[in-house]
Amino acid sequence: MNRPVQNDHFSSFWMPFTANRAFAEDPRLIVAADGMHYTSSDGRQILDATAGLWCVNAGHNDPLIVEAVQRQIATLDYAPHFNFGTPQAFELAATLSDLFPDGLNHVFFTNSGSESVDTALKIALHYHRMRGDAARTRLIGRERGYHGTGFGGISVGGIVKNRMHFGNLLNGVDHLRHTHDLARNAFTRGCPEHGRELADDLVRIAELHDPSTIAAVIVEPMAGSTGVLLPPVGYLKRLREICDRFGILLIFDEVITAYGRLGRASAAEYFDVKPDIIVTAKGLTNGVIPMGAVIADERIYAAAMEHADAPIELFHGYTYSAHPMAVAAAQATMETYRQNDMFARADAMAPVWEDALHSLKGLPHVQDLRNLGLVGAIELESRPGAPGVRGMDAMKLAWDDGVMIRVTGDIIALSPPLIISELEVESLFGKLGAILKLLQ
Ligand code: PXG
Repeated sequence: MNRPVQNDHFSSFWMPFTANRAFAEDPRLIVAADGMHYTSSDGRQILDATAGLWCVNAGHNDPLIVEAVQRQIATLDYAPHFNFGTPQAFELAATLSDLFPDGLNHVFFTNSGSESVDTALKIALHYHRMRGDAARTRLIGRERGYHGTGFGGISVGGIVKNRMHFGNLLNGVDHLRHTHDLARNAFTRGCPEHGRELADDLVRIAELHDPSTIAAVIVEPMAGSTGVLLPPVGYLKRLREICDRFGILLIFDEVITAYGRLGRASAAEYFDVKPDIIVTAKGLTNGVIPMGAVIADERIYAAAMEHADAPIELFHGYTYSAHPMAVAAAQATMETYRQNDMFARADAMAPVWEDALHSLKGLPHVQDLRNLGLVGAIELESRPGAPGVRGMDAMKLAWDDGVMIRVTGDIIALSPPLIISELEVESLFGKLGAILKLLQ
């Protein structure tokens, strides 16, 4: 592991969540994209089986979005939203209010998923304090949860490597048990049958700390980054019930599930469970311009307005909250989703996707296949003594064979743009099947 730092130009860019030294020795460079494909620097077409990083839901180079951004930059490049406004930002907020479940009507704009998570946690704490319930300061996350990389997000997050090097984090945080249970649920199609009772872990935690000290619970309705962990049937409803019983706010981190990934505008809609706050980013602008949006329930916004202790109701915001370029990209993204009926399209493709994924059962090293909407995971057995190596090898072989996949350890995660065709689904899983047979 102690390889020397490279003295080539690759070392100037400290790459995110990447084995920098290994990348410099074997780089994978992308120079263009269109529709379902990237173009690599050696001129190959690479099928995008990950929608970039779960964000390019409408596919690359969508003309509506490209034109909207081009128009916007030539009209209004930047304007502040502290004490000033742009009409388009209010219009976008109204569009998003319509998209999410009834009552979730107030939108706070950020620039990423991580900022959205921090914003949601702060709004939750602020809500209780403004209502005179200031003892509610604890935040509950979940083991194996991913909520970005801010200190708030890694505190409630449950991925050990993302936390262990960064000190004490936020205090007053606890974690629910994760729901991944291969022994009972391997090879399930859709949500697993077993594990609903794991939501009761919230009762244990609430009783341990005194429920009246807990501000909010944050979960990904479907965990993506940690390797695609699906909620057991009934789990989210039960979590909602327990939150209601104890007066705890429920936050859904929908950074990857919002905007069509499950064939609906949100996982809240898909699972018919209404959280108090929804955290989004990624697919909001199709990944074209960085942006996040936190959508809060009426009750929460009303409390901030009614109990404000100063003319400014919430001391929080970003220079680039509702940046005009991002707003233009987001509004055009919503329009392209609508015009092309992309969420319904994803919903219609989901059974084809499911069948193709599960056709890999029985291939070498495959210990689980799971799917929901246009999400798929292939969990591989780790090579003894070398966890993660098989996954990394799969990613490299796929790239050489013209497919971009994501790996988390030895789990392959798949989340293509919603415009993927049946032929592309077939070709993707054909190639992946061949790759699995090549893995050592
Ligand atoms: N919450 C969730 C649920 C996420 O998936 C974030 C917050 C943070 O978003 P930003 O925009 O700050 O990165 C994410 C990000 C992967 C992968 O490999 C997933 C993410 C990011 C990078 C890689 O699955 N999700």
